Amino acid sequence: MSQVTLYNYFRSSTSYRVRIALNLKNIEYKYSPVHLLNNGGEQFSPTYKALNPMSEVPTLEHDGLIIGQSVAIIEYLEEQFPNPNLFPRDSQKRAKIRQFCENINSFLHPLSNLKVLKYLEDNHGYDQRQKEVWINHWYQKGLNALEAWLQKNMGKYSFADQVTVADCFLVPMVFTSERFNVDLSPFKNIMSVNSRCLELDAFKNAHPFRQVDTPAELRIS
Ligand SMILES: N[C@@H](CCC(=O)N[C@@H](CS)C(=O)NCC(=O)O)C(=O)O
Repeated sequence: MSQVTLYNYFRSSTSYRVRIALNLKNIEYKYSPVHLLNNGGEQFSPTYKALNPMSEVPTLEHDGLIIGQSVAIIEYLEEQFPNPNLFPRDSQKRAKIRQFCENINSFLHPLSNLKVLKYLEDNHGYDQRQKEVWINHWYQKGLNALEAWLQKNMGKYSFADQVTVADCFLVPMVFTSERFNVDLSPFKNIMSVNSRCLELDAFKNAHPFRQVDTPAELRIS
């Protein structure tokens, strides 16, 4: 297998999604850290921008391909490394799972993205507490929809009893919610799936606090 390199950042939830997928598929990869805060943000350096014109992590490099966007990356990994599958073969089941992932990817995630929060701080004077109120407001709406989806589709994991790509999106979304003190107490389905996933090595090893670029004060064993 030719080298897989993941340009990413320990705390980035979109990076976390891809690390989980790589681990579930047992793909060895080179971890290339891109610090989103140091030196004004390494994502804005000309070298990194040449890889990812959006100046975002993650970016995956494999076999001459350089690709951004966590959804595109995970779909590429699924096609190149199909075992184990993270998407069901049945197209209706696959559509349901993509719906779940898009609720997180298109709606929830951008509202808590670093550049959005920085804009609120720089242009509207938001402090940390105000940012958390903003995130909590939007997350409650999205989390309600995800909770209802799980009520119909979950088993041991997000979709029935097998780990799927839905779990790769759910766990990092819970991590971000906790980071910004979102009230997760109403979301029993989300939290029970999250706990079961976090028992698995693929999820444990992808955790933001266990990466090479995790600062010492955040590190867990
Ligand atoms: N839709 C993109 C979003 C990527 C994204 O938002 N990455 C964040 C970290 S989680 C980032 O690099 N932010 C840099 C910034 O806001 O300056 C994906 O799924 O890969």
